[in-house]
Amino acid sequence: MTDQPEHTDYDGSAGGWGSLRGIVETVGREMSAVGALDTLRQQNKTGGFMCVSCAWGKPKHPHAFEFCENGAKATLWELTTHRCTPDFFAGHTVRELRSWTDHDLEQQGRLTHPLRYDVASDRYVPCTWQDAFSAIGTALKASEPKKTVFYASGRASLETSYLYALFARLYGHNNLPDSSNMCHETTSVALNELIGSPVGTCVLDDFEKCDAMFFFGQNTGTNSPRFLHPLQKAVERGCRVVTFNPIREKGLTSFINPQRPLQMLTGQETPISCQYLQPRAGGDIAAIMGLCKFVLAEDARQGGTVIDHAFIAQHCTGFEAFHAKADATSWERIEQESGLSRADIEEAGRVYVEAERVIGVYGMGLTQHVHGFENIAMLVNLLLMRGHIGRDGAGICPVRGHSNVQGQRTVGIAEKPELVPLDKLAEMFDFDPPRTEGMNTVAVCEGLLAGEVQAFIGLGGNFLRAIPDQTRIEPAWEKMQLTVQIATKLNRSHLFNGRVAYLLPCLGRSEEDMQASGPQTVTIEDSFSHIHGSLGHREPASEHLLSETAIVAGIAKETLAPNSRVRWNDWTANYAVVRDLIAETYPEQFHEMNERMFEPGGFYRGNPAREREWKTESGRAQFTAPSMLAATDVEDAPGRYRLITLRSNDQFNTTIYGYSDRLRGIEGTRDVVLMNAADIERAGLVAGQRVSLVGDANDDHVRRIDGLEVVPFDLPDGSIAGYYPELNPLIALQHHDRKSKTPAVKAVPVRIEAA
Ligand SMILES: Nc1nc2c(c(=O)[nH]1)N[C@H]1C(S)=C(S)[C@@H](COP(=O)(O)OP(=O)(O)OC[C@H]3O[C@@H](n4cnc5c(=O)[nH]c(N)nc54)[C@H](O)[C@@H]3O)O[C@H]1N2
Ligand SMILES: Nc1nc2c(c(=O)[nH]1)N[C@H]1C(S)=C(S)[C@@H](COP(=O)(O)OP(=O)(O)OC[C@H]3O[C@@H](n4cnc5c(=O)[nH]c(N)nc54)[C@H](O)[C@@H]3O)O[C@H]1N2
Ligand SMILES: [Mo]
Repeated sequence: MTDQPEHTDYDGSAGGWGSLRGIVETVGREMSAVGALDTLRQQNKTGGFMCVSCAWGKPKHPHAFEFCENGAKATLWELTTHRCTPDFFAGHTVRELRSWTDHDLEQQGRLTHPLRYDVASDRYVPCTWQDAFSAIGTALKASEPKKTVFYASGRASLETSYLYALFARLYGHNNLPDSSNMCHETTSVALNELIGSPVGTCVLDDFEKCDAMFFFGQNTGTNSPRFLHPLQKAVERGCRVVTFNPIREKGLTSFINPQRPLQMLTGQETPISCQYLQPRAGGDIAAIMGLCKFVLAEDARQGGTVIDHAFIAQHCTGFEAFHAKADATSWERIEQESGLSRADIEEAGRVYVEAERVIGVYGMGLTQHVHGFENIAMLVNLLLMRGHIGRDGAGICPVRGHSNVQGQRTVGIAEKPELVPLDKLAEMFDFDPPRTEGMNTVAVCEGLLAGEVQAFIGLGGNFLRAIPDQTRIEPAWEKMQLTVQIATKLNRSHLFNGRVAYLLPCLGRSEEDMQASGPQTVTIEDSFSHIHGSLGHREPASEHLLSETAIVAGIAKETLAPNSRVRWNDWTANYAVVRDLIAETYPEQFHEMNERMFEPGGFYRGNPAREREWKTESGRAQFTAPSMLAATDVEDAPGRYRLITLRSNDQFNTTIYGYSDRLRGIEGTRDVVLMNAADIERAGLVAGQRVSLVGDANDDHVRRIDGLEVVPFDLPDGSIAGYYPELNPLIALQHHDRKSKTPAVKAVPVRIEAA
């Protein structure tokens, strides 16, 4: 890492040679290249393993290399030759490791041994699996289930996730927060309420048929690069892409396909968006209201032929109130709140009106706001107006994050009991499942601060680093009785421990999972509700690793009273038996799961909203008339900025591969605050200057990060940006989506202080 950030103009477009270089650099750093290409060749292929990076769909007819720069990095990061052994831990106290960066912690490589935290020496020491399981079981038996949390980060397979959720309920709680609580929970709540489906309605084929795509706050080039291929093809056949994003992200402006030799040689880029609008952070409710206003006006002008009135009459409710709301909202306010001009919004509206089939695509730019629900509701309004839900080539497409985050919810990792077939579970396993609502991520944080959480098990992830307000929560964390982390690599969450604490190393998805009945397949669900079998072939990073399934079973056996229907040994020996349980629990979606899991392109578990069957309270699709135009509840004030926390092209969430944000041209550092030149001048700052960001949450807590370098960047006035997770201590816990409690990490109110 160098001290001086270079801010170059970006390294070509998304894709192209730059992306190959990104992969090669990671190969070089992370492993001897031997076998690396073979492993990558199996990625996202039938009979191979499913990428551990994002949840983008896996096509029926994959490319020779069906992976992208960042998928390859994620795999290679898991296959590293570096090992984080008991010797490493003998050499460093846990307190010392707290001063290390996220990158340096994970860079130590794969965890190799089960470890117990030794309070006296403040070190992790090796232990046996049996010792770990019985100590954890003893602690859980002594703990109150209602004060115990089972967290999951969205990677673990459907099999492990099903068993983990079952374990929680057999033990006696629904405290099953998931990384989804910080991510697309807004989607799960909003889409469920509005169209009766907690997930998106599109499938991959739709991208071959649509005439227009409207993109809101999703950074395809970095976070779901395999999407660039269908996107490029769609543009080439005339589909128009309109993007709303405060930042001009490469990948949505132009793309060079590394799988096309001619394009690589000529360097010729495919332009992606025909229009790229840069709203203020939190400006989307207003922007979409503007689009809707235009559509309503066009409909009036063209004699009612623009809006699909028949669809609305037959399928929707709430249209009149929404219509009245749009009429009552002035263009002046729309321009002010969105930061966009009426002319630009109307131009985008024209693309919408001219398209027969429209897909609305979105990501964290809509979900991670105080009024994230209304962001999504406005996109649903827009799509419903011309009947774009429940039709081929059209629909709503939340681009999901972790590779199996959607699937974990599907098979029962949910704090909301109404989402789980509890009666069915009661009958299958002869027990009385807890019926009270469990804690989600924000509730867990509140519980920690109130001293009401005693035990935490983390099935992957880096909870303490991913949440808001971590400076407040870290000290509370250490008051717990028990903390257990199941992980592949060391991270900051492992450095804050309860009285009894274990760090348990597990297999990665690309590794062979050998059990009593032979090598095991696991399954995952992608963003399009397709289920894929995944078979790891690599030799495990250490002979002491266990699979996630075996670890969950190991703890459960030592915790729960015997029950003849609950057969942890059989389930661990053969995951096909677990798939039979999933199929029995969710027969409509998962029937014959074992037979279907290797279908090319995955098997579809279906979505009623796609068939225009609305499983909502009213039985109809719901229009919404939002009472606000800004997605934040913090008013504009002099000196107050809206901070966007971002991912770079060289990270996967809290996993920091390196310090190159190639696509944004920021190199060598992550300690930056990006702001536009006029804002820099107005604030009396200069480029390159060090400043502090101070949280402006209007409560008694001081939140501050020092030493950030001011980097001029193309952003709207008053919107600034910096990297997640470094800036998380600036985010107040109470700043979250009102309905889903998804932390609002995209328009965080902050002030700037010059050093
Ligand atoms: N390589 C890589 N891949 C990943 C991840 C990773 O970290 N690295 N993370 C995975 C996970 S868990 C997730 S959830 C996804 C996340 O993928 P995305 O949904 O793309 O999430 P972000 O990178 O947080 O940023 C989203 C975009 O929203 C824009 N934005 C910010 N505020 C606003 C706003 O108010 N309005 C609008 N319209 N746009 C806004 C930002 O400029 C940014 O381009 O990616 C997954 N894939
Ligand atoms: N400010 C801000 N905060 C955010 C966000 C943001 O945009 N801005 N985004 C939010 C989002 S969308 C998300 S999803 C969360 C992410 O929150 P998490 O999902 O909790 O975090 P990750 O960084 O994905 O977790 C990385 C760790 O997972 C472990 N791991 C990796 N692979 C495996 C595996 O196969 N098995 C197991 N058991 N462990 C594994 C490794 O130890 C690694 O250190 O962060 C949220 N926080
Ligand atoms: Mo996520």
